[in-house]
This record gives sequence, structure tokens and C-alpha cells, in this order.
Amino acid sequence: MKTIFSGIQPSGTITLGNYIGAMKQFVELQDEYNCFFCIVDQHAITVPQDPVSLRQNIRSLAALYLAIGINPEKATLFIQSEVPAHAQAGWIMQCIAYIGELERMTQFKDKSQGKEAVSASLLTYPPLMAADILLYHTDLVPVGEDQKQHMELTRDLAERFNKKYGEVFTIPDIRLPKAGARIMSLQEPTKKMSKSDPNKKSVITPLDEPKQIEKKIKSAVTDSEGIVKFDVANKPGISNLLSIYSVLSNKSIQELEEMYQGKGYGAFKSDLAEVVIHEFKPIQEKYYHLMESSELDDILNRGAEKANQVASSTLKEMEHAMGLGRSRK
Ligand code: ATP
Ligand code: LTN
Repeated sequence: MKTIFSGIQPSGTITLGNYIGAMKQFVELQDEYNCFFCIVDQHAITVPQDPVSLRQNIRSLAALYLAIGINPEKATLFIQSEVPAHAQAGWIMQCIAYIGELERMTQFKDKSQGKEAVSASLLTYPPLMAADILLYHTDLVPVGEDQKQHMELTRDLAERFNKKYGEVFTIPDIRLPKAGARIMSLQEPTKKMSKSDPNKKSVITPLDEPKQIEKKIKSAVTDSEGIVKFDVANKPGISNLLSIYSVLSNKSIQELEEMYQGKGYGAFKSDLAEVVIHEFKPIQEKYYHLMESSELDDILNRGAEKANQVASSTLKEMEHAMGLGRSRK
């Protein structure tokens, strides 16, 4: 069986973007692959986090992974900071990476832009991500489009390491969803929908109440033309809503354009709200049940144990290849 690894930051409640771009794929893939799904809390602290909220977000993300359908009997679900090999291998990958290539990462540029104090870890974020992936000899990494550049760097770092120290790492491939790899903000449809967006009207989360979902979709920015047509360059707002509708309803964009011909945005938006509410209803029910149960801790304990076994063994291989410590394998 081939191996899959992916991670989500507990930097807030996951959005419809995370759900469509990443998590929906996880559920589809767990039957065919040996999967590791990680709550990357060490990545979350590259920007300031309130300790109480961070701990709540970690638990909530674990419950959401399960509520969307991750089966802990099939996939390994764990918290990054509970597997020390990640930070250790992250350090090693920082020694392989060059400052110049890290400074070119668009996520670093976006997140550091205009900030007075930028943590060093915001720059060294990608080597830690590379370590996450490479520790599991991962074949495939399902992520949204914004992670393409980080994935290319991960491959470069793995190749650089292998060339210098011997074939320790598998070179991983990226797996993008067929549609919905970049869901945009509801208020600024040229910007990606993001968990840490301070404007909550831009973002739909699987835990939003039906009324909130309806309100957010109704107030989503579109254009004044009133024609439901997919045209990203000229109609980014309606194109984004069409993508969401299409992925969640399994109807093609063309089918949807035909369905709403001559009907205007009102009818389209209210049907889309129904589709989103219907998608999230069972997830919410499972989520609240899980948050109350002790099941969650058992699953995370087992996940950390399994991940630790695999990751610490790869870390040893890395250290051995580089000559760190004493000779042992
Ligand atoms: P933050 O705002 O804190 O940076 P984020 O919303 O960008 O967080 P991440 O935890 O960084 O979310 O990403 C988790 C996964 O979701 C990644 O695979 C990422 O590519 C995917 N993803 C994030 N935003 C979107 C989006 N708008 N559309 C599609 N996929 C997305
Ligand atoms: N960088 C990713 C989160 C992330 C990740 C990973 C994704 C950290 N480690 C390993 C896939 C594999 C993000 O910002 N979305």
C-alpha cells in the first residue's frame, strides 16, 4: 500500500476551502492508502496564537477530522507536537534548505508582509513541512493549490539530501483535487478563503449554523450582471460560488449554468445555501457528539504511538546517514 501524509493547522475552525481543497480528498483516499493525517500545531505557532484557543482548536480539529469521515481504524490521526521526531527532522531539513529559496515562498511573503515582527519560524516553516512528509516515506500529499510551491521545495530538499547522504527519502508527489483546489473568500473573491481571515463573513465553516451559512452566501460579493456564468477573470465571485456548488452537488459547472439561466443570483444563492447546509448537517451532529466523548483522546494516543514508531525510525536513518551522534541504525 502506498503512503499518504497531509496536515492542517489548528489556527482556527476549518473553512469550506480546507474542506473542499483538502479534507474531502482524505476521506476518499483512506481506503486505498496507508494514511497519516496530522494536526500541525507547531506550524500554527509560526504566527502568534493564544494558548487557550490553540488547545481548543487542536481538539476541535481532531473531532472535525473524525466527523467528516476519517476512520481511525484505517488512518492514523495525530498531533505533530506529540511526535518529537518532527521538530528534530525539521531542524535537519533547515540545514539542507537555503535562505534564498525560503525567502521566495509566496506564503512567507504574504504572511510577513507589513508585519513589524516576523518570527524566524515563518521563514523556516517549509523545512518543517518537508520533515512532516518525508518522515513517513510518503508517496502522495493531498493538499490545496496554495501548497504547490511548498511541495516543490519538499521534493527539492529530499533530492538534495538523497544526493548528498544516500537514498533515505521517497520523493513525494502532490495530489490536487480535480475541482475546488482554490476556494476564494466570499467577500474578496480574488483572495483565497483562509481560516485566519479576521473577516468572518468571508469564510464558511462546517460548524456555522444554517442561518449563518444562508446569510454569508446571500451577502457573498458577486457582480451586477445577474448572469450565472463561470468566468474567473471577469466574474470571480459567481465563479467561486459555482465551483463550490459543483463540487458539493456533483453537478458540472455547465449543468449549473443551464439550470440557472435567466434566474438571477437570488435563486442560485438560496439553493447553494441549502446544498452547503445539507453537506454540513451530519458533520455537525457527529462533531458535537465526539467533543463530549473520551473517544477522542484514545484515538489521538493511538495515533501518536503509531506515528512515533514510523517517524523515529526514519529520523534514525537520517541521523545515521549524516553522521550525527554515535554509529547506530
Ligand atoms: P491559515 O489561514 O491559518 O494559513 P488555511 O486556511 O490556509 O490556514 P491550512 O491549515 O494552511 O489552512 O491548510 C490546510 C489545507 O487546506 C491545505 O491542504 C491547503 O492547501 C488547503 N486549503 C487552505 N485554504 C484553501 C482554499 N481556500 N481552497 C482550497 N484549499 C485550501
Ligand atoms: N503547510 C500546510 C500545512 C502542512 C502540511 C504538512 C500539509 C504542514 N505540514 C504536510 C501537507 C503535508 C498549509 O499551510 N496548508
